[in-house]
Amino acid sequence: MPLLEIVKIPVDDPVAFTFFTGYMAMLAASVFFFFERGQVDGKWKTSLLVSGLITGIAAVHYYYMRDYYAATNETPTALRYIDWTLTVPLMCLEFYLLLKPAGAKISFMWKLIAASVLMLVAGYIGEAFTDGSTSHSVIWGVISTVGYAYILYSAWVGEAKQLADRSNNPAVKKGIQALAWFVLVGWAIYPIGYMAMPGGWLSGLLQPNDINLFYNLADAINKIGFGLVVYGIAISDAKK
Ligand SMILES: *C/C=C(C)/C=C/C=C(C)/C=C/C1=C(C)CCCC1(C)C
Repeated sequence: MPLLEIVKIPVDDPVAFTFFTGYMAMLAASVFFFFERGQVDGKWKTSLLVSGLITGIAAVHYYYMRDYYAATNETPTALRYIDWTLTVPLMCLEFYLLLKPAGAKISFMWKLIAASVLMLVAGYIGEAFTDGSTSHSVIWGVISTVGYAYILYSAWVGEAKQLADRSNNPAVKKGIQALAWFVLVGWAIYPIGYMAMPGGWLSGLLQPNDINLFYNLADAINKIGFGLVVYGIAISDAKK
């Protein structure tokens, strides 16, 4: 076996391009968050560390997904979901860390994590064990959406929102509101990608490979964006 396998990037393959740029963006974001961690007030250091871990874990997965895709032209479903199973609960942890001073209990975090696990396990069954039928895709997509809806509800009206309202820190209030927008708009890109799979509701309109286009775009927006919101809270809080 050769030591270095050269992967080819076809010039007309946007999916391959987004795997490469996604990798680079995640890596650069991690370096940024880790270095900036030294500049912020002590109470924000853990949050910035978690931001860097989220993009760092994603960077490693993108490194492998990129090559997997380039070598096989197939969707790296297992790697994708391993990445998400680590990074989405870390995003739930971010919510908890930001809202802890406002009185968030550890059970608040576990509820979010449980909802995210339901969302991801159902999504994985839907994608990995598809028989190409619409019923399979829809059933697991709907179950997954229940988990997603819980997180959305918490961020906009439920526990997360109520804790943010109770916070006496305006930076945290604004920050949680920004994260709620990410969950509503940024996270909604994923189910659109999911529907591109064979049998999916949008499979007549989209190519099966488009799933990667949507997921790569959404990952960059959400993982780096989430981290930047947390960074923004830490910076604006320090100015006062
Ligand atoms: C860093 C990775 C993130 C923020 C991943 C988020 C993933 C989702 C919000 C996925 C949601 C899905 C549905 C709501 C239904 C269809 C199946 C999924 C898993 C794509």
